Amino acid sequence: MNHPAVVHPVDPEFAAKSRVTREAYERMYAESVNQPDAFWGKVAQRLDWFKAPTKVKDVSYQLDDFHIRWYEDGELNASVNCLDRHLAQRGDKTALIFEQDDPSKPAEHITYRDLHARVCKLANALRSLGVRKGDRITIYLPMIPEAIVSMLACARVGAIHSVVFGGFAPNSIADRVADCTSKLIITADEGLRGGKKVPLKANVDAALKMPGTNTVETVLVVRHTGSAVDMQMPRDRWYDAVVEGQSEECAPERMNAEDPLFILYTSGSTGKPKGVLHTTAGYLVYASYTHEMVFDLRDDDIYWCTADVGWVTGHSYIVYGPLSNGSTAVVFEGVPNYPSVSRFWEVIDKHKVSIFYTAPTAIRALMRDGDEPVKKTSRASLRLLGTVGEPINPEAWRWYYEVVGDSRCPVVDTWWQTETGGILITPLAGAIDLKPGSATKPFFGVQPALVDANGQLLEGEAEGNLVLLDSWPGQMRTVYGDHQRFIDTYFRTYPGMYFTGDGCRRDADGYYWITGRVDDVINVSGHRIGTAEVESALVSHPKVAEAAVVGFPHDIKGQGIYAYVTLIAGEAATEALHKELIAHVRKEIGPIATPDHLQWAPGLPKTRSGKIMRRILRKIAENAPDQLGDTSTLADPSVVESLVNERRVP
Ligand code: 6R9
Repeated sequence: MNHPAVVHPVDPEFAAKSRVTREAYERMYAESVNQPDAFWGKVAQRLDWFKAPTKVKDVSYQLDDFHIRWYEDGELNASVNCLDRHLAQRGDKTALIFEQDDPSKPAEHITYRDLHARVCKLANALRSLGVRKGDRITIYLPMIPEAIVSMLACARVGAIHSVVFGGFAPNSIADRVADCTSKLIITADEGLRGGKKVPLKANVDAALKMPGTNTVETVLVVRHTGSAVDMQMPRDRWYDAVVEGQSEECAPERMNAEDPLFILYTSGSTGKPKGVLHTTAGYLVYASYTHEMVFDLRDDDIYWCTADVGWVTGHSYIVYGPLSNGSTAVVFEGVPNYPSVSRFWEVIDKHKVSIFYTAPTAIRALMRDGDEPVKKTSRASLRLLGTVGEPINPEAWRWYYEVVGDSRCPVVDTWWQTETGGILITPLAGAIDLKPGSATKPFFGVQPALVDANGQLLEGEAEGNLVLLDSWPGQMRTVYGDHQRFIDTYFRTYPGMYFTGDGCRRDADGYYWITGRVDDVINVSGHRIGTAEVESALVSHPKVAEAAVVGFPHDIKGQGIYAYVTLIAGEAATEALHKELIAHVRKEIGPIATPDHLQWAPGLPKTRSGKIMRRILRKIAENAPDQLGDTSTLADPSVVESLVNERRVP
């Protein structure tokens, strides 16, 4: 991954008005790592506290005394910070612009005052249904205002929300509900994406028939498309009916800084998805501060992040960051190519979007359709562009910069993770020269480092595994219900450091270039899929004996899913079964986990101790049979030859 050293120097005009200049970055970065208490103590003053914290940071990554605490004696409420405190100055300012899937339907402008009222009404309704501080609530909604209202209503009453992406299948919902023993689910009759309906309520019904889900007492159903759905009384209640008549005022719960705010499930390299837990103060300080600094936020910006609230990007940079900063955010229900591939750019013109934040996979897909669909729109309102979710290839970066941004808008390539709560490596557009394809430099307080396989720190220009040497306020605190898994996953590989799971190169200028996951996580269109999850879905089919899943480079998605399947003896490898297995994975996990290729494998390459050698399977999937490396430790080296010959050519 050695790219030509293209540099886009900081635009002096942008820098002149920006929040952080070159000099300020150096000075603030030094302070943030040398005096973290002073630095993060000051930053925390941006929030409204019931009780201001007297302590800032108390962290040890040492395994015999492991703890992560920020602002530990502070008390606050996240919804108050996102709503109440703006009412006096910005009550009539638009908080959310809701752009529907169908562009002929009117957009809805929701002011801070409206949003506050809606959140309070739902919060009161939740309390009337018996929801109390610490209860878990699952949110399975499309990208509609109620999704955001629901998250903030949970925060208001101190309930812990777990948002499950609307593309997940009943099995995945059930796993997530069971893992955190949810008491209540908020869903909708149906979702709507690109004109297609998604049967959300029916999926919840199916999930709640599965084992481990009987903690759910109530299902609130938002009437969205208006289609008829099965309502099972008294469990199922219409959202509008329970909210109606509730007061528009609701006393917020006093939360301790380290009380949980939400759980968000994400795929790891082994086992079932883990419930990443974020707490209230550190997360909110970090989401709010990074949102302001990285996007160089101004009061009159119209900010649009195209993510779904089912992912962490939606949590931090549609909900908690923008609303805690009192900004105006677009909430988009639809998809980039409906009704046409100009949709993004049309929405930008329609709402005069000034900051646009999307994923490389969307850029690559739209780039295929050429410049025309972009150029026929104005985009004059844009001033800053951002990307997130996966490495952006320099070609896509250039197209984004030159065609979408008319070579006028800096591009911030932001690297971070569900676990990190907010952006950790990113340019600040007024301070850091850009290099297409590089996330550039650490944000304040972030200390990245590279280590080799033995955990030796690498100096200067180097390539290795990306670790973080110290904590930042937005760091996750635990895996819900499994603290040991948290420690084992992130802090045991390289003692004393947080291991990100990513590979990375640092160039001679100290710029970071993320190269992708080094563990068994596949990044498909910016969504994390564990190979173990897809494998377990495949082997749950009665005709499958064994399966191995790897990622391979994919032009649009970044990485695709390649599955090797060994059938039970006597089963015929037919085209019909091939289709059936792919459909089976979609049904078990959801469409996002659909294998791109599925190859019959009479045998899998294994070591003599029975370990599948994925390195070899990856090379076969990549069509690089000349790079298989050492196969001498295999129990049966002839397996490899037959897999190479039978490879399913993409
Ligand atoms: C925010 C988010 C995290 C993984 C991460 C890395 C990849 C995210 C990236 C990037 C290169 C970027 N990733 N941003 N890789 N450049 N700017 O995406 O969270 O869904 O948890 O994924 O995504 O591999 O480890 P999450």
